[in-house]
Amino acid sequence: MREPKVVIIGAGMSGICMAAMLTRAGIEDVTVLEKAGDVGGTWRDNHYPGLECDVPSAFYQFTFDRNPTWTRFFSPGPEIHRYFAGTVDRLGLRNKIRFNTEVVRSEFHNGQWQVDTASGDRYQADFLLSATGVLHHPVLPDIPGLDDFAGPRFHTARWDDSVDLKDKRVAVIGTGSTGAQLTVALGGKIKQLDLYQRTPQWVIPLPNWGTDPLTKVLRRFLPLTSAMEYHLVKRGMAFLAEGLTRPGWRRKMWSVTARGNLRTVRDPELRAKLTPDYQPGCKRLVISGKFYRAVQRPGVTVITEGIDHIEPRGIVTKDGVLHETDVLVLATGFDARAYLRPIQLIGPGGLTLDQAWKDGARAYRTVALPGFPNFFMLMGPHSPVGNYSLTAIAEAQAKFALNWIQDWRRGAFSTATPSDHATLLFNKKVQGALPRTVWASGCNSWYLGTNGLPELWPWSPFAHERMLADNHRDEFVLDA
Ligand code: N01
Repeated sequence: MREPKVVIIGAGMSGICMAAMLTRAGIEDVTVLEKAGDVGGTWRDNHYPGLECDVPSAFYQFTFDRNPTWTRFFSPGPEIHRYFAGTVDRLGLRNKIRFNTEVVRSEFHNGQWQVDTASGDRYQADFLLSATGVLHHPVLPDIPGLDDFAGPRFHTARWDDSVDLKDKRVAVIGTGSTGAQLTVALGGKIKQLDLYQRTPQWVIPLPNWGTDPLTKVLRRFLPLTSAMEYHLVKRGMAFLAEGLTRPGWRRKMWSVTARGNLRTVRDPELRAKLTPDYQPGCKRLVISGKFYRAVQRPGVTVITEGIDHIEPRGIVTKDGVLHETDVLVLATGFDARAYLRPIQLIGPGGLTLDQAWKDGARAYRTVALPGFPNFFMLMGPHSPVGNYSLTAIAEAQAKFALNWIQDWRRGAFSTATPSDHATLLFNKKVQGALPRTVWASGCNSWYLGTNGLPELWPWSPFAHERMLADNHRDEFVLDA
């Protein structure tokens, strides 16, 4: 068998998954290039107060490295980060990772990928795997005067732990999952929290069970292994998530639950402020049993007047009022449509990724790209990131790439590239199915691509797994 050289870009959850699966298959020449000094990607970058995962931990973990001791149903960020770092150590992957090594460019040349780093090093690879994450590039709002603010100011993914918030007036701009979690963590516990809301969110009040007495009793008497829990939650999540991809009673159920939850806000004026004018699920649902309670606490104000500008003392809204603040927190989300950019990717013949994606990001079956041989992406365009666990998606995509690499080892080909035709057909089907998803029902969200349609998987996540279980060899152009 031939031994491939594999380079993975990124040591976040997907990169760890890919490296683990290659190593478990006996492929040793694997190098993971990571621009930061630690593993964990989004779970390394984000450590703001109140951070939790909105996918149950039982299903937000690798099937090949289960953790039977999650402390909560939705575990806190630091615990998830420890778990992924633990996977790296348990599976002996750390010596494959080159930290503080930022990939800036990669070109396919003489049958191999040449991978160039910011420090001027070059790596060669038979296969290049992109695992650069979905929520990686923070978006800073384009608000006049942002840089004039006199106090501490940071994006939630760049949280400054040295700033003590206890006796401070804190302004949080943004009310997505992050802004909501921060509100729960800080509301009522600091001097003043001003939450700047441009668009209200629908909130699903799922409780976050911990090691409370009931759970302890249930665990004692229900002999559930973590494998059983994984599959139970997986089935449950896929079942309920169908409401997001097609109309029907499950979509209604999300709607009834979110609207019922909103009614728990007692003050009609505040309730009106928090009422969205789009369908529940169109933007990512905020999962929180505590958000509405938090915004009703003393010392929490929801400000819906638009922001005019920022000045050294605080935020001036369009009505001319200056809201003085000590700390400015930007919970303004991420550029989820960047994928592996700004890395320059250049295929044989000089085709660049920017040229290939000039009309929007498109992939072959979410994992590969015509014009770019022996290249696979994890969390590529139209992956089911809106309604499924990203660990399960990463495993399915990594397995697909691994199957191709195994064929290469057996000498079945030297380069494999998905055909234009197959990619076109796949994307046509995707575009045809997207309009019936709730994500396309009329709202602005990080799911939307440049054509205004969501860059998400419009069917059941199980269909995505089934699709990737097959190599679809006839849809690839192979060179011997
Ligand atoms: O980001 P977002 P996020 N002026 O894009 C507002 C995952 N996640 O970090 O809606 C004023 O959802 C923007 O307003 P609008 C999860 O998948 C998971 O909260 O565009 N406001 C919006 O309110 C999530 O979906 C977990 O009108 C501005 C907010 O900023 C994804 O990350 C925890 C503005 C951005 O919301 C992203 O969530 C945290 C401006 N100029 C995150 N620009 C869990 O697992 C933007 N906004 C629970």
